[in-house]
Amino acid sequence: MKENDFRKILQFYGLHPESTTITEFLQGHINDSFIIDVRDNCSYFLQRINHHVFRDPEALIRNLTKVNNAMNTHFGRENNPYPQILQNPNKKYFYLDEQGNYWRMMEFVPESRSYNICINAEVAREGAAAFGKFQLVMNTEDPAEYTPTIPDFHHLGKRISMLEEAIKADQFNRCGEASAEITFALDRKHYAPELDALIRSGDVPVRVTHNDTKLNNVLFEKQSIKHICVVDLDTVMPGTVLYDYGDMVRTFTSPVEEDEPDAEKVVFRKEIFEALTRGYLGELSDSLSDGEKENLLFGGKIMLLMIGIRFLTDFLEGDHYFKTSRQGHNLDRAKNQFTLLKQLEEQEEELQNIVKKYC
Ligand code: GN1
Ligand code: MG
Repeated sequence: MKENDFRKILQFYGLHPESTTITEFLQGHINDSFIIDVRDNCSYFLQRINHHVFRDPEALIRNLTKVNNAMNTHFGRENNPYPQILQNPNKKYFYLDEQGNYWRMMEFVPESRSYNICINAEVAREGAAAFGKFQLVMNTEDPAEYTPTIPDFHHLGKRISMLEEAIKADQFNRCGEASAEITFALDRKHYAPELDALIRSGDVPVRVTHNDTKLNNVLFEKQSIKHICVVDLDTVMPGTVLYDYGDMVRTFTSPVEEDEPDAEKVVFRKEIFEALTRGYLGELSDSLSDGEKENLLFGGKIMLLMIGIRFLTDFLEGDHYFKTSRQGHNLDRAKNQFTLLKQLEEQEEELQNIVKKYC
């Protein structure tokens, strides 16, 4: 990124490049993010939307403004903890650069922090409560009014087909190295029609959901473990609570980073699972259907399998989707997902009883 390009973006938003400092924010596998500090004043969060992943950035921005509006209505504009997406002086929500990249600027949430690893049960409960509260507000939104920013994002059947195509092509000659993971994934193909049936029957309704409920997408207060809000709203679109609960199970329960190179360090922490279940259902259980409550744990299995498959497919296809920084990075990520899934499956009955306790 050239300095000159940043100048143009800052000027577009009516900021003076001379009085700002730009720091790259190195989290997230998809977009590029930067913190813009304005001297003696506030800060902003600038992101380049990855338009190879989000093919319709304008629809994405429309969804975001809808979430902003729903939060403003819910909390009142003054008390809304969610950062607003900024308009430039000409009321434009994004800057389109000469290379066709879309940039958007958000308010920066001061005095906040996030966790890549869940450090204790209290963080798990509080983080899950943040997503539960988010869902309560989204339950008042009409899914038909939100554009899927990535079509079939959580369509497990299609994710499996994409894996099968990558195996068939084996373009980078990597199938051998990943043979154990490939077998593990394909042994669980039957989860896909089971999920389809639940959605088709209406037992699990389509709602506006977050779809990327990683623990590090919750902002917590710096000085306490209270949550402020959830962020990374690019995948807010029609979905099910199974995905959101499931992605929390996926990202909260392991004691190590998602890309830990030593899969033996990946252990499913039951006390964290219980705490996140308590936090989420504490906010939401009254508004969920019986079908949703009964299948939350299935959501955990689906998301571990699905994201594992996505990492594995990307590995086989030469690492073009998720950002990587070492050889075998995506394969390590896939291994970790499958390790957790195996442990979840081994104690399914006990975990199901824990979910029931909080329904
Ligand atoms: C991506 O952008 P980030 O890191 O929050 C991905 C999620 C995956 C996650 C795995 C748009 O999220 O679906 O679960 O990586 N987002 C997109 O860590 O593909
Ligand atoms: Mg993120």
